[in-house]
This record gives sequence, C-alpha cells and structure tokens, in this order.
Amino acid sequence: MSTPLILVLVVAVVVVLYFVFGSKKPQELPAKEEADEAPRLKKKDGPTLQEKLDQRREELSKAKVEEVTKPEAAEPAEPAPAKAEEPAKTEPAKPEEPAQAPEPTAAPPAIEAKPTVVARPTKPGDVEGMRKGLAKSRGADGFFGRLAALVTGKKEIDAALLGEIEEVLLASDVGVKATETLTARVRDALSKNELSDPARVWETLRAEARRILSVGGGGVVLSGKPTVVMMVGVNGAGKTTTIGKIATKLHGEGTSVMLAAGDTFRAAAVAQLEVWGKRVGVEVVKGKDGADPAAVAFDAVTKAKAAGVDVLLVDTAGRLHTKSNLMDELKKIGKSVGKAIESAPHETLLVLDATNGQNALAQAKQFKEAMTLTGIVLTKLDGTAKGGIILAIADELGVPVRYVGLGERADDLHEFSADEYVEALLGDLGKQG
Ligand SMILES: Nc1nc2c(ncn2[C@@H]2O[C@H](COP(=O)(O)OP(=O)(O)O)[C@@H](O)[C@H]2O)c(=O)[nH]1
Ligand SMILES: [Mg+2]
Repeated sequence: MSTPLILVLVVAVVVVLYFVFGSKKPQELPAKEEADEAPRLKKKDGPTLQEKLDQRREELSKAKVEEVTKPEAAEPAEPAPAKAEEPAKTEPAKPEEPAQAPEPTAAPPAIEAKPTVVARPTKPGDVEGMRKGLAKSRGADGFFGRLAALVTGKKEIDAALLGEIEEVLLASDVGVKATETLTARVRDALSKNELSDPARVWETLRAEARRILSVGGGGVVLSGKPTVVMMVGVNGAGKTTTIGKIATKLHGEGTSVMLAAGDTFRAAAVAQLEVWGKRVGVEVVKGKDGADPAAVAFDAVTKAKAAGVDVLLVDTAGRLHTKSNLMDELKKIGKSVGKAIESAPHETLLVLDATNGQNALAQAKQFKEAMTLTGIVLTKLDGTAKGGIILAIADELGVPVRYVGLGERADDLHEFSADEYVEALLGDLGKQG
C-alpha cells in the first residue's frame, strides 16, 4: 500500500471514531439534567403552606439565636435586657385586698416528720380563677380564641387546617419544638385517617399539651428547716412581688416564713420587700446600704435557722451596678447559703415575665446554663394573649413550673397544675360546636 493511501485510511478511521464516541456525550448530558430537574419541579409543586411554615420556623429559630447572643454582646454583666431600664415600681403593687388575715386555716405541714411536703395551694383546683387570669389568651385575638376560630363551622380536620393550627401555635410563642411535638400526634392520626372529628383533634392536642407540661409543678417543696428558696431572674420579672405572694400564701397556711433582702443594688428593692414583710407580718433580714448580697443571705439563713422558721425566701438583684457578672454573683449567694446549711438553697426558682415571649425563653436558657434551677415561676400571664409560651418553656427547659402569676394582687399567684392550666386555657376547644 502506498503511504498516501495509508494516510487517507487513518484519517477516515479517526473521523468515524469521532462521530461514534464523540456524539454520545452530548446525549448523556441532557438525560442527567432531566434527572436533576425532576425533584426541583416536584418541590415547586409542593404544599406552599408547609413552605411558609418552614420559613416561619427558620425566622423564629434565627430570632431566638439573636436574642440569646444580643444581650451578652451588649452588656456582659446582664443575662438579657429587661423590658425597661427601671421597670419595677419603686412601690410594690398595692393590692386592693391586702394579704388575708394571717390566721392559719390548716395545720402546718409536718416538715420534719416528712422531709418532702408540697405546700398546699390556698385555692386548689381554681380553674375558674385561672380562666379569668388568662382572659387575654382566651380572647378572640388570643391563643385560644384563634384556635377556636379555626374550627368554627368545620366538620373535618384536614392537612391544610393542621397547617393553620401550627401557624397559630407558632404565632402564640408556643415555639418551634413544642409546636412540632404538639402536632406530630395529630398529623400521625390524620395520615392514618383516624381523625375525622374536630373534637377528637382538640382532645389529642390537649393530651399532648398536658404531657409537655407534666414536667412537674405545684408550689415550693419544703425539704429542710428552714427550706431556703432563692428567687432569680432579670429586673422587672416579678421576683419581689412573687416573694410577697408566696409569703402570703405560706403564712396563711400556717407555715412560718422569713424574707431576705438580697437585692442590695437598689434601695427601693429593699423597701419594696419590707412593705411586703409588713403586710404579711413576717420578718425581713436586710443589710446596710450596698451590702454584699451573699453576706445578707448568709446572715438571713443563720437567723432563720435560729428562729426555727420553715421557709426563707431570698430576693436577689436582676442586674448589677458593677461590671461583675450577674450569674457569678448569684452563684456566690448560692454558695454562701450553702455554707450556712449544707443542702441550701433547696430551691432556686427562676422568675420569668410571660409578656417577654421568646425572649423569656432565651433568658431561661442562660440561667439554666449558669445554675441548677429547681423551678420556674411564670408571671404576668394576665398581661399576654400568648399563654402558650408556657408550653415552650416546659418543653425546652424540662424544669417544673411551680407557680403562675395572673395579676398584681397577693392572691393572684396560682400553684401550677398541668391539668388545671390546660383545662383553663384549652378546655373549651371543640366543645362549643
Ligand atoms: N400583671 C401582673 N403584674 C405583675 C405580676 N407579677 C409581678 N407584676 C408586676 O411587675 C412589676 C415588677 O415586679 P417586681 O416584683 O418588682 O420585679 P423584680 O424586679 O423581679 O423584683 C411590678 O409592678 C409588679 O406588680 C403578675 O403576675 N401580673
Ligand atoms: Mg425586686
């Protein structure tokens, strides 16, 4: 064969090979693109409500992170911004009806015989009182009202309605996690076609709410003599007022009480506690102006022990004048009372203002990280339409809710009971047709 002929043959083979293999690639690519495109198209057609919810969840989660990080960056000495710089009234609330006559109505609990006795509520099972206190949450624009409006006239619950329920829960500060927990069971039952009756949906929701809230409750636990109860929380949360209310309650039941003025930051705070002390008829231990709160608390425990008092309620500051860290200061108070009585403080109650919504939850997380909390007091539930915040708090913290505050008067403090709360807030759902 001649060389030019070989060359022509080689070129021909190369050209044929190019068309056979080179042309395959462009065919494969579009096929792959189609495969990629498929889920994207599906997603676009997906439920828009679900997407809206996901977005809401993301927003809320982001907001929470910002709330936790913001106060630390701005003011390291404080756990979180209180609602106002100087929120607490310099005068304590003036209850229209001051403390009830301090005559004991029941025999005092046998503290020494039984080491763990729960102080009984003065008004057990006061669902009606709780309902009144939760009027805002129960109103048309409130948590309950908005849920109730969703089912009016509806015969069946479907996935779209469940989405709307989720939206109301999120908007009522129930929080992402508790909302998911609450609706998971309902969603599950819906998918199995088990729930066609709205009344059953509400009952499922109520049962889940009770389960979330069953972390515990029911007043201060008396476990020592004296039982030392430390109240902590940001300024304006309601610590001093709650101490006055608890003192009223316990004293009325025949349990002896002493108060310690551990908020030495503001002179007005000491005066406020003294007004409560006078009103209830119990001793208030205080230090000199600007005294070390840890020293005041130690002194108070020693006095309470010597006097044979049942319960010592220790007030603390919600912010400090120095740059020193509030959490460190609170830990110091805790250690100091522990030196006077080894097992003290027996209770450390975090007081949270319900009107602060998700911010209250962010505060709670910071306190929980810094110290061992034995209970929560959720105040000002009368001032918010978002009574569902309690679900977020119980679900995320897992700390028992001991009391709820439903007003400024001495008797506006309720020992917390999951059953009573759920009955007062959600009891009528689905029952009015
Ligand atoms: N409406 C309402 N107000 C409350 C409640 N608890 C406390 N307060 C008010 O909240 C304000 C701050 O309370 P205070 O005890 O001084 O807060 P502290 O700074 O944490 O000691 C006062 O005006 C109280 O009367 C409550 O449950 N409901
Ligand atoms: Mg105070």
